[in-house]
Amino acid sequence: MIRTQVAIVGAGPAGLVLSHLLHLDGIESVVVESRSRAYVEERVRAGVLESGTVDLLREAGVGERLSSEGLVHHGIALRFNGRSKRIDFPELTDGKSVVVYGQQEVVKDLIEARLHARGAIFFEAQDVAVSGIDGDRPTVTFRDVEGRHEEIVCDFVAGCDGFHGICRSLIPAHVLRTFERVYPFSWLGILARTAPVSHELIYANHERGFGLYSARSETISRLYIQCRPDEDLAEWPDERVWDELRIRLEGEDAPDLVPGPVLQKGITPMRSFVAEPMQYGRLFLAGDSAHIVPPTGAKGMNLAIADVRVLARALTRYYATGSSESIDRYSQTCLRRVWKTERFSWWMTSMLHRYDPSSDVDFDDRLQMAELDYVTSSRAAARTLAENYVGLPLEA
Ligand code: FAS
Ligand code: PHB
Repeated sequence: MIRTQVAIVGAGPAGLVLSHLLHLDGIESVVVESRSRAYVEERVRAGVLESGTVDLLREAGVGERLSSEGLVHHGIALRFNGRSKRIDFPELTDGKSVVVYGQQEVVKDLIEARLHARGAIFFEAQDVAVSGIDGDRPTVTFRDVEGRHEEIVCDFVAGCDGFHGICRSLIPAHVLRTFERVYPFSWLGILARTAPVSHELIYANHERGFGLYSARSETISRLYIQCRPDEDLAEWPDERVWDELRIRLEGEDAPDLVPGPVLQKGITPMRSFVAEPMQYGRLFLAGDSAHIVPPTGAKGMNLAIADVRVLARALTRYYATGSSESIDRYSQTCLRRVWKTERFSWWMTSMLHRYDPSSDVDFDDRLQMAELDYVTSSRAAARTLAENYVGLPLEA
């Protein structure tokens, strides 16, 4: 039997950042992860870190590689009607920017930091089960990589196990409320060994659909095109992907897109989802286990880290003073940022994707062009995009 203060289910950004922040405040935790270390460190996902996320990781002592290898981006381009219009972050947000640094790099840095500090992470844990969350001694049981049965007795359980995890379903159906919007399109994404087309991200609204031109380094590009939700990846050989990426970039000032070896290819569904409340008894949900945003606003990982920053501070206050005021307000505190982030991600998605590329131009298409024209010609409108993109201020 393992005795700890906080049992954390899931070693994604939420679980790992939480474990590290608790460690810095002298609070013990044990992380239980169903996948292997190699799998979680190679899983290609998010790419943009908000200004607040960068500050948090640096202040937590895990920002060294991020500072040396991350790419600082001072703006993005919105491309429509064959032209790019730039949104200048520092000018619109009193000096803030974002950093492009792959989620898998954040995960590697955090695993390294936790293991260096002798933190407990059980990879390849199977049959993970959580019980007793309505008492004061919840338990997490699992079979370890050798097949041995393990039991963790703790004070609190953090459900950081993502959208398909087990923790959200532990909240009784009569207590849990979910809110969802599924979009009529997905993203086909590739990671490719070729120089990014631009020194900043390009978000393109093309009549054939959305295209996103991002980066991971000076020699690695991360590229996405809007596709049908039921798309078969087998129908998208590399050549067809490159052709479509080039078409959606077309226009008078189109940058040059040079194909290169495709290192990873996948399709990501697009949904907005929120589960309320984000806590029940001694269980606290954080990150994708509680909410999902369409990646158009580059928010998923940043929101997960914002959740666990609130949770770590609440648990630290509880252990330091005995006051449960902050942990009792955890869900209410997190949901304010969650819903504002859901709004921004929905707005960016609605402005940049063609809901029915095969149909004639309709009223909604004209509204989209008006929205893009307004955001790129009005300082007030551009500021709303910029302040959300670099990240709203973190909870005081
Ligand atoms: P995660 O899903 O990252 O981590 C949950 C962890 O829990 C996983 O390691 C999982 O293996 C583990 N787990 C699950 N069930 C378990 C169980 N029963 N027991 C133990 N462990 C269990 N966001 C962006 O901002 N930009 C993007 O481009 C982007 N692309 C994405 C592409 C894909 C395919 C997906 C799925 C998500 C993408 N996201 C993107 C969102 C993503 O970055 C998430 O927001 C981020 O991973 C959230 O982190 P966590 O909440 O830690 O959840
Ligand atoms: C990425 O680089 O993976 C990325 C960047 C911006 C987004 C989504 C994904 O909005």
